[in-house]
Amino acid sequence: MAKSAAEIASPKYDAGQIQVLKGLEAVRKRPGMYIGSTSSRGLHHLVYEVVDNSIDEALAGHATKVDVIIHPDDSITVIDDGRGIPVDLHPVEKIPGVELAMTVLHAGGKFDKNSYKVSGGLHGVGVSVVNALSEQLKVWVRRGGKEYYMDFERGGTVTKLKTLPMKSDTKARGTTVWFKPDPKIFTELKFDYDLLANRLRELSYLNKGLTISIKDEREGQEKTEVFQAKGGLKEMVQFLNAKRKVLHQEIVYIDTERDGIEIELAFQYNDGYNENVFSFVNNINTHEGGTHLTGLKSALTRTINNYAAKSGALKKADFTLSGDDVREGLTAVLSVKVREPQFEGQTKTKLGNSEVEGAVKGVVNEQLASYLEEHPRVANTVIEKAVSAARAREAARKARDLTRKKSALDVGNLPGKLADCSLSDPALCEIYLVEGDSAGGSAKQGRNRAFQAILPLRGKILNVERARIDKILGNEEIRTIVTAIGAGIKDDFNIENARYHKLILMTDADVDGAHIRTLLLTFLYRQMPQLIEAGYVYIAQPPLYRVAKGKEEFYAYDEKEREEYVKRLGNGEGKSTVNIQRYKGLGEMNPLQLWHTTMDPETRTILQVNVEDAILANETFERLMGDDVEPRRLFIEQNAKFVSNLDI
Ligand code: 0RA
Repeated sequence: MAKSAAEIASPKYDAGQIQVLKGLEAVRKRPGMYIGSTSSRGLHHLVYEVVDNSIDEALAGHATKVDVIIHPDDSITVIDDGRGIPVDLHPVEKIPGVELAMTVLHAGGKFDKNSYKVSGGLHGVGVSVVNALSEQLKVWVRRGGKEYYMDFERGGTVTKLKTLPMKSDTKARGTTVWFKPDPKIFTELKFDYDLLANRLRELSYLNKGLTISIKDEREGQEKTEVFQAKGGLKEMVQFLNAKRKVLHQEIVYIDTERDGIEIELAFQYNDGYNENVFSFVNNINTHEGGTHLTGLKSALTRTINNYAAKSGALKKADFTLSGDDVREGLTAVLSVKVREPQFEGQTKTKLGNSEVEGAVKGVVNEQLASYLEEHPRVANTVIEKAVSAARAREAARKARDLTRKKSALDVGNLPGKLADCSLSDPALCEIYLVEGDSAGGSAKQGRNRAFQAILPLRGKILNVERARIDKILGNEEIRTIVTAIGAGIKDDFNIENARYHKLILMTDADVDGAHIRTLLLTFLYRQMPQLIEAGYVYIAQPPLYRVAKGKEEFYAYDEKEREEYVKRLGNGEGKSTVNIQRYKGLGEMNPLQLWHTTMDPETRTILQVNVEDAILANETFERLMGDDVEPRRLFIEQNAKFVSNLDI
């Protein structure tokens, strides 16, 4: 068998350690298998992995705070005040526990099963993966009045465990991990402060009382934030509803344990029409829901209907309140901690454990019933809201019937503005939603009409964040989009009927373009989330510059590319000057240019929209969709990068 480079370099390694190196080599060979990707997402995953270990220590009741530092060179330190990773020799492996944790795949908390109450199921690949994918990693352990140290390079041990000179504070305990992601592995090495801060804030809500701090030491963007939520999820709901008008001040809150399952729930109604329900299992966002969410939903519907019936609120009505009715305007966060979570679904974010459904349902039924008894004012507000939702549902059903009659298959009813493609297999077809008639015209001329359809949109579409379904369906521009896609809307949406498997949003690279894109995304996120979940929604990436000299021309998609092309053309011989054109709108490109730069599948880049973090997306939308125009403009300008990256 061939020897690895590491084996040859250090022939003293014993069999056990050769095994270890093989394991970590596998991680380096196929990083995507362990952290999903080697782009920005995977990079941030490294931090979550290390932080998860410290949080597990906090969940076990031994750590109270976690500090995260982004250093000027984009290396990361994570510090906790837990018991410290064990340093004694493992009885079987005969290496210190800390070395085992850092070098053996999945060794995370395995050497002391009982000390670990619950453990993250999704991340949970173990800190050894972070080690394998770091150019350098250093770990300090404070335990039993001593400080220990080890360091590694690309997963290989450099400094064996050693004891450092005693620091003055011999009572200090905990673990510090410093790492620098390997540029040989990652295509992106810059950490996004907001992304990390948002996740850490979320983790502080999910772990009541835990103090989490983040510090950015990078030049020009120095910043520190400390997150601590004494009220746990209650504070998260407060945060989520901050920009909304709430219907009752007090947040309904449950925090209990049943059958070994920890259940925490907080909710509050606002005057809006959307449902904002988030669920977590062992700190992981269960985007696809699962048994815990099913339990919550059926308990809500049942308890609120029971109360309404008893209080006489439904006496005259000839209907009961549906699940959707009782969740209109509801902001809720449910978090359960389960010993052996089974994750299912497309993205492994759906809880499968059947025992959790009954536990959540039982707890919510009981506690909510007595809460409503004790708080009749809140109860009446909730019921009033649900009854009015039920009435609107009836009106909406009528409006929906209208759109449904215009069958998508009936080409005669396709909107006149739509330039449809000639192929009919949805898997091959794409539709461009284009800002403005003039860009729409260029796109129609430039496209490949076999598989590319163009739908020009005039101006700004309706802000669906502030409208109920009947008003949404009454909007001309929106009806056009719905009919063109052909799969219905909201509860009637059926992805099987989608006429295109790619929906590409193409707006100008300016503030208004960003706004229109956000309105479109809000609409899709609220009315056809399945489309985003299926990965059908994309954002076109038109170039920002054309750099030309004589007959040579290049398109630059960012500043750095522009500079490179300018340099390249400037260095050549020839006397003509380099011409730089900045594209302010899509309309400035002729059909052929638009095709080459933005629409040709061979050469274009399109960003897939990914609602991985629904909370963040939603928050962003809320902030963008508020009533004040000025703050919204400012926000879009300040976050143009974020909005256009759309890793929301
Ligand atoms: C296993 C056992 C013990 C602590 C830990 C793991 C531990 C791991 C990490 C990772 C980051 N911070 C951590 N803190 C603790 C406890 C062993 C004992 O003291 O009995």
